Amino acid sequence: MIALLNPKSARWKHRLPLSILSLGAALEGRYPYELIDGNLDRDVSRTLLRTIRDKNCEYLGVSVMPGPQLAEAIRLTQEVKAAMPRVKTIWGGYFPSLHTEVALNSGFVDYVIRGEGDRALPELLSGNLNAPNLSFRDGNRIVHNPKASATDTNQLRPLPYHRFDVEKYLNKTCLGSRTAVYHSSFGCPFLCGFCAVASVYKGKWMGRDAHSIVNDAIAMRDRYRVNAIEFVDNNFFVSEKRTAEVAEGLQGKGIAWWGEARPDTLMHYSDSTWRQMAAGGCRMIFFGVESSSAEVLEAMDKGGTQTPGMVLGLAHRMKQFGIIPEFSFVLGAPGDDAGRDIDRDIRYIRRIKEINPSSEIIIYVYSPVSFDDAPLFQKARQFGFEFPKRLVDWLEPDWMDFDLRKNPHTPWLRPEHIDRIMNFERVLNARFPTVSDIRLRAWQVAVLKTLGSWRYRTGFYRAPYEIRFVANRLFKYRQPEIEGF
Ligand code: B12
Repeated sequence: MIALLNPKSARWKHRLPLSILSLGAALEGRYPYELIDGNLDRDVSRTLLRTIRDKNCEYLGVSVMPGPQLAEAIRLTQEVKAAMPRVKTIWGGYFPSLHTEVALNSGFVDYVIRGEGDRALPELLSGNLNAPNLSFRDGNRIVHNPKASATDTNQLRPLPYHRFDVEKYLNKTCLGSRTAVYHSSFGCPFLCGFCAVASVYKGKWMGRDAHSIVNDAIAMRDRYRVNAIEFVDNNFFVSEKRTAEVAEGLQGKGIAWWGEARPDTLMHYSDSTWRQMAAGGCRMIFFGVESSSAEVLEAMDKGGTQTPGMVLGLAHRMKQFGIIPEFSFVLGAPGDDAGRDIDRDIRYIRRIKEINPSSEIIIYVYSPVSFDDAPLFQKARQFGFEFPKRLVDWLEPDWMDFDLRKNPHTPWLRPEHIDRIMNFERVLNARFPTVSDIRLRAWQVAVLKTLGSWRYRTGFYRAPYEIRFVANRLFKYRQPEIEGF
């Protein structure tokens, strides 16, 4: 028996934990398992220890994203190891896929599965130490088994939804009153140097066929009265044909949807696909824009055909089709003049807002991702950047902030650079409160706008304490980049 744990990762809007749910699908009928979701369990330590003891679990599998989930994963894995040292611990997900050796050197993680676990986990549990994607300690050395070829997403087994009370995971969002999540592809065909997905999937992308996505979506609607779906794929829109077929299949089905994309991919879509997307329920798309500078995009290995001008065209085009763009930026990449780059990005964001005021803007501060092949990561290293050597060091408050891409350990960024980014973000969010925080009342939106307006108009972003006080303390403003919308 294995207990599969999704440590707490969000304070609200809990989504179905697809990582452990898809591992459950791979094990269903083959190997006994229990799923535990720390997002909903108020006393997860107790549930975990009791489950492992009562069900006599030999293994604990933990899904680990960086950030607060990592802190929980460390705490809970240590607790289990201390109470029951015989239990073998397996970590999977993005953090251990990128920091495999640090995890295995911790003394409390026995196995790491890098990338997809659907094939590797059943093999490991059947005792096969040659399982693909598996890493483990063998005496003093660490063994990294080769990666399996990309997962054929069409061969994946149905998710065992019956293992959860799905009702608890259907959220009210700006898309609909009963929003579910769905994952239809692994990886991404691009190799952006700041991106964990590129580092883990090395430019591979494998997507489920449109008809099975549509069938699954309709089944969720019929079974759980789902009326909105977030396609949480890293890059949902890779294939125009697939997108058009999904949109056609969902037309008139009462399901609004959202997904993540690259600006150039969607700029190359035809008008007829865009019309089909709008008619088929697509309401909002998240784009990785990253920067306003062609040189920075090149330094980031963004690839493709994206240019700064293209994104302005995209903002305009989406206005015509009535689909809201969420434009995400990575400010503060290593360069010779970080201050100049940040100011240029700020001007560019303002320009986007002029063209399409409904554009949502999401700002991250560049935090290096472990990606040895990427020149951007090499450059960060030249500036003296280093990841923590010990797993527990990730619990330091500074490294937690790093994970949330808010205050990184990045030597090329001085405190005034970070302040400039944060202050601008605060003023921008006040002037244009996000539509994704549906709890904000009309009067709260009006107060925020009033506070943000004069500062935004005059470009005076410095020390916006009054906004911070009102937004954080009084309204508990949610930042979509940390908790999702
Ligand atoms: C939904 C989501 C969230 C949700 C949480 C979801 C949840 N259920 O708890 C929210 C919004 C809270 C969130 C927040 C953050 N997220 Co997030 N999130 C995602 C997203 C969009 C989908 C995750 C998912 O369901 N995937 C579908 C499943 C099937 O895939 P999977 O999780 O990769 O699981 C497979 C393998 O990884 C592996 N596996 C996973 N776990 C395990 C465990 C074991 C034991 C084994 C054997 C295998 C295994 O097997 C699975 C099946 O093949 C991913 C992007 C993506 N498409 O994956 C980003 C992603 C994981 N998030 C990411 C990040 C960085 C964050 C944040 C830390 C920061 C931020 N600013 O975004 C925050 C903070 C999190 C926290 N509080 O700790 C990054 C991680 C990359 C990295 N740098 O390491 C991703 C990849 C987004 C990205 N492209 O950058 N996130």
